[in-house]
Amino acid sequence: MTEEERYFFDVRGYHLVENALNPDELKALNEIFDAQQAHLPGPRAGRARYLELINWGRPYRDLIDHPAVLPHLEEMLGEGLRLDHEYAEHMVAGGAGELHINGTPYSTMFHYHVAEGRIHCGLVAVVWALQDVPPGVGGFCCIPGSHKSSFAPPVSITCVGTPSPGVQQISCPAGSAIIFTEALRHGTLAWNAPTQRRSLFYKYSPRHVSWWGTYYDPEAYDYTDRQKKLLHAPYHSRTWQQAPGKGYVVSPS
Ligand SMILES: O=C(O)CCC(=O)C(=O)O
Repeated sequence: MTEEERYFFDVRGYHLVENALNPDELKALNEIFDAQQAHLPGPRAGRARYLELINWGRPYRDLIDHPAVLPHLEEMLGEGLRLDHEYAEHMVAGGAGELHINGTPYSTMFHYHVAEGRIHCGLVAVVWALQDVPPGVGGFCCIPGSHKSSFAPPVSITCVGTPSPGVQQISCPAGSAIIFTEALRHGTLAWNAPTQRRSLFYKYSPRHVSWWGTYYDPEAYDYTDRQKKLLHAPYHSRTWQQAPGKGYVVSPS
Protein backbone atom coordinates (compact mmCIF):
# COMPACT_ATOMS: atom_id res chain seq x y z
CA MET A 1 0.00 0.00 0.00
CA THR A 2 1.23 3.46 -0.72
CA GLU A 3 1.30 6.00 2.09
CA GLU A 4 -1.80 7.67 0.61
CA GLU A 5 -3.68 4.37 0.25
CA ARG A 6 -2.90 3.43 3.87
CA TYR A 7 -4.01 6.85 5.08
CA PHE A 8 -7.33 6.69 3.24
CA PHE A 9 -7.95 3.06 4.22
CA ASP A 10 -7.41 3.99 7.84
CA VAL A 11 -9.76 6.98 7.55
CA ARG A 12 -12.49 5.31 5.46
CA GLY A 13 -12.25 1.59 6.21
CA TYR A 14 -12.21 0.58 2.56
CA HIS A 15 -10.00 0.88 -0.48
CA LEU A 16 -11.14 0.76 -4.10
CA VAL A 17 -8.79 -0.78 -6.69
CA GLU A 18 -10.01 0.08 -10.18
CA ASN A 19 -8.84 -2.07 -13.14
CA ALA A 20 -7.84 -4.80 -10.72
CA LEU A 21 -8.88 -7.35 -13.35
CA ASN A 22 -7.67 -7.14 -16.93
CA PRO A 23 -10.21 -7.57 -19.76
CA ASP A 24 -9.28 -11.24 -20.30
CA GLU A 25 -9.71 -12.09 -16.62
CA LEU A 26 -13.04 -10.26 -16.51
CA LYS A 27 -14.29 -12.05 -19.64
CA ALA A 28 -13.30 -15.48 -18.32
CA LEU A 29 -14.94 -14.87 -14.92
CA ASN A 30 -18.16 -13.63 -16.56
CA GLU A 31 -18.33 -16.55 -19.00
CA ILE A 32 -18.04 -19.03 -16.14
CA PHE A 33 -20.63 -17.05 -14.18
CA ASP A 34 -23.00 -17.27 -17.20
CA ALA A 35 -22.58 -21.04 -17.27
CA GLN A 36 -23.16 -21.40 -13.52
CA GLN A 37 -26.19 -19.16 -13.68
CA ALA A 38 -27.69 -21.27 -16.45
CA HIS A 39 -28.01 -24.11 -13.88
CA LEU A 40 -30.17 -22.01 -11.54
CA PRO A 41 -33.76 -23.18 -11.29
CA GLY A 42 -36.48 -20.62 -12.04
CA PRO A 43 -36.24 -17.02 -13.26
CA ARG A 44 -33.16 -15.01 -12.41
CA ALA A 45 -34.93 -12.44 -10.29
CA GLY A 46 -33.98 -10.83 -7.02
CA ARG A 47 -30.79 -11.91 -5.37
CA ALA A 48 -29.04 -15.27 -5.32
CA ARG A 49 -25.92 -16.45 -3.54
CA TYR A 50 -23.55 -19.04 -4.97
CA LEU A 51 -21.09 -20.96 -2.82
CA GLU A 52 -17.80 -22.79 -3.46
CA LEU A 53 -16.51 -20.63 -6.31
CA ILE A 54 -13.22 -22.37 -5.81
CA ASN A 55 -14.73 -25.25 -7.79
CA TRP A 56 -15.71 -22.99 -10.70
CA GLY A 57 -12.36 -23.20 -12.47
CA ARG A 58 -8.91 -21.69 -12.50
CA PRO A 59 -9.98 -18.05 -13.10
CA TYR A 60 -11.88 -18.23 -9.81
CA ARG A 61 -9.02 -19.95 -7.99
CA ASP A 62 -6.60 -17.34 -9.28
CA LEU A 63 -8.48 -14.66 -7.38
CA ILE A 64 -7.27 -16.25 -4.12
CA ASP A 65 -3.91 -14.49 -4.38
CA HIS A 66 -4.60 -11.92 -7.06
CA PRO A 67 -1.66 -9.48 -7.23
CA ALA A 68 -3.98 -6.45 -7.34
CA VAL A 69 -5.16 -7.13 -3.80
CA LEU A 70 -2.70 -9.50 -2.10
CA PRO A 71 -0.16 -6.85 -1.00
CA HIS A 72 -2.97 -4.88 0.67
CA LEU A 73 -4.24 -7.99 2.44
CA GLU A 74 -0.76 -8.94 3.60
CA GLU A 75 -0.31 -5.53 5.13
CA MET A 76 -3.64 -5.59 6.98
CA LEU A 77 -3.69 -9.23 8.07
CA GLY A 78 -0.03 -10.01 8.59
CA GLU A 79 2.00 -13.09 7.90
CA GLY A 80 0.02 -16.31 7.62
CA LEU A 81 -3.21 -14.67 6.49
CA ARG A 82 -5.73 -17.11 5.14
CA LEU A 83 -8.70 -17.23 2.81
CA ASP A 84 -11.62 -17.85 5.15
CA HIS A 85 -14.45 -18.27 2.63
CA GLU A 86 -15.76 -17.07 -0.72
CA TYR A 87 -19.11 -16.74 -2.45
CA ALA A 88 -20.80 -14.85 -5.28
CA GLU A 89 -24.05 -13.00 -5.62
CA HIS A 90 -26.21 -11.76 -8.42
CA MET A 91 -28.87 -9.10 -7.99
CA VAL A 92 -31.45 -8.28 -10.62
CA ALA A 93 -33.83 -5.93 -8.84
CA GLY A 94 -34.23 -5.04 -5.21
CA GLY A 95 -32.36 -7.26 -2.77
CA ALA A 96 -31.29 -4.68 -0.18
CA GLY A 97 -29.48 -6.04 2.88
CA GLU A 98 -29.39 -4.06 6.14
CA LEU A 99 -26.25 -2.45 7.53
CA HIS A 100 -24.24 -4.61 9.89
CA ILE A 101 -21.07 -4.60 12.01
CA ASN A 102 -19.48 -1.44 13.39
CA GLY A 103 -16.38 -0.36 15.29
CA THR A 104 -18.35 -0.67 18.55
CA PRO A 105 -19.22 -3.03 20.18
CA TYR A 106 -15.74 -4.52 19.83
CA SER A 107 -15.50 -7.92 18.19
CA THR A 108 -12.41 -10.10 18.03
CA MET A 109 -13.68 -11.38 14.68
CA PHE A 110 -14.33 -8.01 13.04
CA HIS A 111 -11.96 -5.71 14.87
CA TYR A 112 -9.86 -2.90 13.39
CA HIS A 113 -7.08 -1.09 15.15
CA VAL A 114 -3.67 0.42 14.56
CA ALA A 115 -0.75 -0.40 16.83
CA GLU A 116 2.97 0.20 16.47
CA GLY A 117 2.42 1.82 13.08
CA ARG A 118 0.58 -1.19 11.66
CA ILE A 119 -3.03 -1.87 10.74
CA HIS A 120 -4.52 -4.95 12.49
CA CYS A 121 -7.82 -6.38 11.25
CA GLY A 122 -10.12 -9.30 11.82
CA LEU A 123 -12.02 -10.40 8.72
CA VAL A 124 -11.20 -8.40 5.57
CA ALA A 125 -13.39 -8.69 2.46
CA VAL A 126 -12.57 -8.24 -1.20
CA VAL A 127 -15.63 -7.56 -3.38
CA TRP A 128 -14.89 -8.12 -7.06
CA ALA A 129 -17.26 -6.32 -9.44
CA LEU A 130 -17.88 -8.34 -12.61
CA GLN A 131 -20.29 -5.71 -13.98
CA ASP A 132 -20.29 -1.93 -13.85
CA VAL A 133 -21.72 -0.39 -10.70
CA PRO A 134 -22.72 3.12 -11.81
CA PRO A 135 -23.53 5.83 -9.26
CA GLY A 136 -27.03 5.50 -7.86
CA VAL A 137 -27.77 1.89 -8.92
CA GLY A 138 -27.22 0.30 -5.50
CA GLY A 139 -24.95 -2.53 -4.37
CA PHE A 140 -22.23 -2.28 -1.75
CA CYS A 141 -22.61 0.60 0.66
CA CYS A 142 -21.02 1.66 3.92
CA ILE A 143 -20.70 4.41 6.48
CA PRO A 144 -17.11 5.48 5.82
CA GLY A 145 -15.11 5.70 9.04
CA SER A 146 -17.58 3.63 11.10
CA HIS A 147 -14.93 0.91 11.69
CA LYS A 148 -13.53 3.35 14.26
CA SER A 149 -16.84 4.44 15.75
CA SER A 150 -16.86 4.55 19.56
CA PHE A 151 -20.64 4.36 19.75
CA ALA A 152 -23.02 1.57 18.80
CA PRO A 153 -24.93 2.43 15.60
CA PRO A 154 -28.48 3.77 16.03
CA VAL A 155 -30.94 1.31 14.48
CA SER A 156 -32.64 4.26 12.79
CA ILE A 157 -29.69 4.51 10.36
CA THR A 158 -30.56 2.23 7.48
CA CYS A 159 -29.68 1.35 3.90
CA VAL A 160 -33.02 -0.34 3.22
CA GLY A 161 -35.87 1.67 1.69
CA THR A 162 -34.73 5.27 1.79
CA PRO A 163 -31.06 5.13 2.74
CA SER A 164 -30.06 7.40 5.62
CA PRO A 165 -27.77 10.34 4.95
CA GLY A 166 -24.19 9.23 5.55
CA VAL A 167 -24.70 5.82 3.93
CA GLN A 168 -22.51 5.85 0.85
CA GLN A 169 -22.74 3.70 -2.25
CA ILE A 170 -19.33 2.73 -3.67
CA SER A 171 -19.71 2.93 -7.45
CA CYS A 172 -17.02 1.40 -9.62
CA PRO A 173 -16.39 0.04 -13.13
CA ALA A 174 -16.44 -3.69 -13.86
CA GLY A 175 -13.08 -5.22 -12.96
CA SER A 176 -12.74 -3.27 -9.71
CA ALA A 177 -12.08 -4.67 -6.27
CA ILE A 178 -13.31 -3.06 -3.05
CA ILE A 179 -11.22 -4.11 -0.07
CA PHE A 180 -12.89 -3.36 3.25
CA THR A 181 -12.49 -4.23 6.91
CA GLU A 182 -15.60 -6.05 8.09
CA ALA A 183 -15.50 -3.78 11.14
CA LEU A 184 -16.87 -1.12 8.80
CA ARG A 185 -20.64 -0.70 9.00
CA HIS A 186 -21.74 -1.88 5.58
CA GLY A 187 -24.65 -3.38 3.70
CA THR A 188 -26.38 -3.68 0.35
CA LEU A 189 -28.47 -1.00 -1.33
CA ALA A 190 -31.38 -2.23 -3.46
CA TRP A 191 -30.25 -2.77 -7.07
CA ASN A 192 -32.02 -0.79 -9.78
CA ALA A 193 -29.82 -0.99 -12.89
CA PRO A 194 -31.06 -2.74 -16.07
CA THR A 195 -27.99 -4.98 -15.93
CA GLN A 196 -27.57 -7.50 -13.13
CA ARG A 197 -25.13 -6.99 -10.31
CA ARG A 198 -22.47 -9.67 -10.19
CA SER A 199 -20.16 -9.60 -7.22
CA LEU A 200 -17.63 -12.07 -5.89
CA PHE A 201 -16.75 -12.00 -2.21
CA TYR A 202 -13.40 -13.40 -1.05
CA LYS A 203 -12.91 -12.96 2.68
CA TYR A 204 -9.60 -13.29 4.51
CA SER A 205 -8.67 -13.59 8.17
CA PRO A 206 -5.52 -13.48 10.27
CA ARG A 207 -3.60 -16.75 10.51
CA HIS A 208 -5.32 -18.08 13.65
CA VAL A 209 -8.90 -16.92 13.07
CA SER A 210 -11.85 -18.58 11.35
CA TRP A 211 -15.30 -17.23 10.75
CA TRP A 212 -16.67 -19.82 8.31
CA GLY A 213 -15.65 -22.89 10.30
CA THR A 214 -14.85 -25.20 7.39
CA TYR A 215 -11.47 -25.29 5.74
CA TYR A 216 -10.04 -25.66 2.26
CA ASP A 217 -8.07 -28.64 1.09
CA PRO A 218 -4.82 -27.13 -0.29
CA GLU A 219 -4.24 -30.34 -2.26
CA ALA A 220 -7.65 -30.38 -3.99
CA TYR A 221 -6.38 -28.59 -7.12
CA ASP A 222 -3.04 -27.76 -8.71
CA TYR A 223 -2.74 -24.65 -6.58
CA THR A 224 0.47 -22.66 -6.65
CA ASP A 225 2.60 -22.69 -3.51
CA ARG A 226 1.47 -19.16 -2.74
CA GLN A 227 -2.19 -20.13 -3.04
CA LYS A 228 -1.65 -23.20 -0.83
CA LYS A 229 -0.25 -20.94 1.89
CA LEU A 230 -3.47 -18.93 1.87
CA LEU A 231 -5.65 -22.03 2.15
CA HIS A 232 -4.43 -23.39 5.47
CA ALA A 233 -6.71 -24.08 8.43
CA PRO A 234 -6.41 -21.55 11.28
CA TYR A 235 -3.52 -22.01 13.67
CA HIS A 236 -1.20 -19.75 15.59
CA SER A 237 2.06 -21.57 15.96
CA ARG A 238 3.43 -24.95 15.00
CA THR A 239 6.66 -25.07 16.92
CA TRP A 240 5.50 -28.49 18.21
CA GLN A 241 3.85 -30.80 15.73
CA GLN A 242 1.81 -33.93 16.13
CA ALA A 243 3.57 -36.93 14.64
CA PRO A 244 1.21 -38.35 11.99
CA GLY A 245 -0.71 -41.33 13.38
CA LYS A 246 1.06 -41.16 16.76
CA GLY A 247 -0.18 -39.94 20.10
CA TYR A 248 2.73 -37.62 20.86
CA VAL A 249 4.18 -34.36 19.64
CA VAL A 250 7.66 -33.77 18.32
CA SER A 251 9.89 -30.76 18.45
CA PRO A 252 10.97 -29.48 15.01
CA SER A 253 14.60 -29.22 16.13
O1 LIG B 1 -21.69 -5.87 -1.22
C1 LIG B 1 -22.68 -6.18 -0.55
O2 LIG B 1 -23.74 -6.51 -1.05
C2 LIG B 1 -22.56 -6.17 0.97
C3 LIG B 1 -21.69 -7.25 1.44
C4 LIG B 1 -21.87 -7.62 2.86
O3 LIG B 1 -22.80 -7.26 3.49
C5 LIG B 1 -20.83 -8.41 3.50
O4 LIG B 1 -19.83 -8.73 2.84
O5 LIG B 1 -20.96 -8.73 4.69
